[in-house]
Amino acid sequence: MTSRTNTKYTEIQDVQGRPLLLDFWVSPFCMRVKIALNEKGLQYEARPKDLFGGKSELLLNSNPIYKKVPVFLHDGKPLCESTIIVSCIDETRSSPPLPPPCSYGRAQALFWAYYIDKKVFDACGNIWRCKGEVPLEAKNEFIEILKQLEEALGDKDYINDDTFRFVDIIAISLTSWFFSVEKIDELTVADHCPNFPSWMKRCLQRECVAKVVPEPEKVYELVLMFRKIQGID
Ligand code: GS8
Repeated sequence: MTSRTNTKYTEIQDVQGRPLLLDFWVSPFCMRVKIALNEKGLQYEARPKDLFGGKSELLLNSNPIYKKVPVFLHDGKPLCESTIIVSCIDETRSSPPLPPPCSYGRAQALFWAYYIDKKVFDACGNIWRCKGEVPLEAKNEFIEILKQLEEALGDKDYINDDTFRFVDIIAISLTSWFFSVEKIDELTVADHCPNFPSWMKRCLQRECVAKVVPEPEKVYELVLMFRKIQGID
């Protein structure tokens, strides 16, 4: 789709018939792809990428436009953008279906997926990247964004439905970054979004999620490292 057609791929072969994921363990976008693959019971090879010490030729050639992970390589063809990859994985294997069964439900799921993509990770970054005291606007923006999601969740078990589906996969990986935001800004997400903790627990109890989403403390360690590297602390 976004690959350069005149480039020779040497690393692109599927690994023993399995698709290859260019991965970064702490990336919520990569986590989504792994959760979807696990939920579908599909085998894959996750290849960790070093995003700081120089990007590999394979990554640059497979995602020349954004130069970001995740990239999912199957049959020698790269797919980019996590939400698109998750949708393609769903089409590859229909069971269990990730989007809701009716077209209105699917449209709603896409609405929330776009909302999450546009808002949540950047709002987290506006806090954990802050030097000194976090501005009240950044804090309020983060809370307001999550409150909308909390409203969409309501008292249902899962965001778009009563079953673990597409929007949960898109959202749950980002929650592993909330602890870092809470530490840096001394806020508690559950105070503002009381339905979140039980939804998170429900999702994290699923094997497909538990295998992938790192301990929030590990993410925080990395956040502190990023802050040092970027001269914030
Ligand atoms: C975002 C991927 C992304 O930001 C998606 O796949 O959904 N919209 C894309 N990937 C990050 C790692 S997670 O922060 C990345 O590859 N960053 C490297 C860089 O910015 O150079």
